[in-house]
Amino acid sequence: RKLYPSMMCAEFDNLSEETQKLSISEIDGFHMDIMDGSFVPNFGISPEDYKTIADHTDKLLDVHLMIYHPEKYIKMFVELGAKRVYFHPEATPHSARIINQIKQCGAEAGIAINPGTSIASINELLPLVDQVLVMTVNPGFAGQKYLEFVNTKIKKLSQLCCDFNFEIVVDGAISLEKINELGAIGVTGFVLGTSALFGKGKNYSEIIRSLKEQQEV
Ligand code: S6P
Ligand code: MG
Repeated sequence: RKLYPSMMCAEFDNLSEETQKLSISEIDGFHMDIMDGSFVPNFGISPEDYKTIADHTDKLLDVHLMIYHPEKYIKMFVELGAKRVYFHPEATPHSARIINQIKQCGAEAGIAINPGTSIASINELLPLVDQVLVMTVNPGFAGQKYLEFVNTKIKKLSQLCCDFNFEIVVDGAISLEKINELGAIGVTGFVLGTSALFGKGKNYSEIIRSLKEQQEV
């Protein structure tokens, strides 16, 4: 099971130190939320902050584009170090073309889907992608409540992921309890924000280690 801290939740007054502290822990990569104030009602990490984080780690960086016209910014984030790009099919009429564009840039291509987006609407894309990032809160903000109704969709996706060879990653209100519950039904990646990692007043390495150790296999 892979753990990805959501850097939108980090302390921004010392981002390079935050990055270094997380980088020495057993995380599997950094999750970077990019927002446009339009597809979602908020603004996320800036390209400058993205660069600061990229300059202070060798771990995998992803980019979660919660923006309209994702095609305009794929190349830029790959050049800033993104090895995995998630975009929202709800934000574009050209998902298949965008998946191709991401792969041509040399990154893994993932789709991120809102809680209300059905599998039927992304069915044709499933053989094409490396990951499906299932939003378990409405995208835009940290610290929201987990939406239980999404579990039905996660279960259905986990029946399809072996046939098509994509990984399921979840994003939104992920706690230790959710890691165990969702890990048991086929989820392999977990984005960590305020629910499990940030603002706990504890050492990141300790929290990550205990999250890895407490996982029921
Ligand atoms: C939300 C964003 C997420 C959050 C993460 C925060 O729009 O895509 O990556 O940063 O969900 O985690 P938590 O535990 O505060 O909900
Ligand atoms: Mg995210």
